[in-house]
Amino acid sequence: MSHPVSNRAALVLVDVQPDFMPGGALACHEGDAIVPGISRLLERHVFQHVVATQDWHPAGHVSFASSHPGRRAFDRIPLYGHAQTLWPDHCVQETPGAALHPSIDWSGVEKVIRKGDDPRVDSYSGFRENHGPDGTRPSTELHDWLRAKNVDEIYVCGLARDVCVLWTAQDAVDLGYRTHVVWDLTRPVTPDSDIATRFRFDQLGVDTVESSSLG
Ligand code: VGL
Ligand code: ZN
Repeated sequence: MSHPVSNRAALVLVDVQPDFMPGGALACHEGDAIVPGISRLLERHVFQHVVATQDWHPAGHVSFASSHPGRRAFDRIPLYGHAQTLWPDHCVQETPGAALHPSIDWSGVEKVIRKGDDPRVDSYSGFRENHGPDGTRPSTELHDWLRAKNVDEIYVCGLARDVCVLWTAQDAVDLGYRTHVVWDLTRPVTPDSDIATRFRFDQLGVDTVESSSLG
């Protein structure tokens, strides 16, 4: 079934970076499978507006297990009163794994939001940082940009389905955007999470669509 895309909708490409793909530091299951479909969407000019996020950590970032002696990747620790998952070192600024994926033509992407660059705080959502030493700071760069473009609806693709895509979609709903996730153009870090992730989207009122129906 065809799903017409409004001219007030934006495509939000979350963390389409080699480190989240097979062979990368924090590989998502089949993470590279989303690349051709994203290229096709961009080539078809389905969206009036396209924006990307880029996970962009300094060496020694607080989310890295290597920054916490005795801890291992995927451990969870308390941090600023919230649970923080510790990750392998990934998306270190200026490294190839942190680049926007080299197989995609990014020239049609109007804005790139880098996140996670504060060494003390992680940032999953494209809209704001996670809970930090000063609580939750609204990081409104993406929201301001979308508002300036008169966008009221977003379609989210990218990685990881169960982390940054989920958090971005959740914030988008809270900020009042009609929010869709292009399911086939996302992949999870933890494949077992898919049923819970889909349930969460339903609960939030996030619509899940397939890229083949867009246009
Ligand atoms: C992500 C874990 C850590 C993501 C980023 O892009 O989903 N996950 N940093
Ligand atoms: Zn990260």
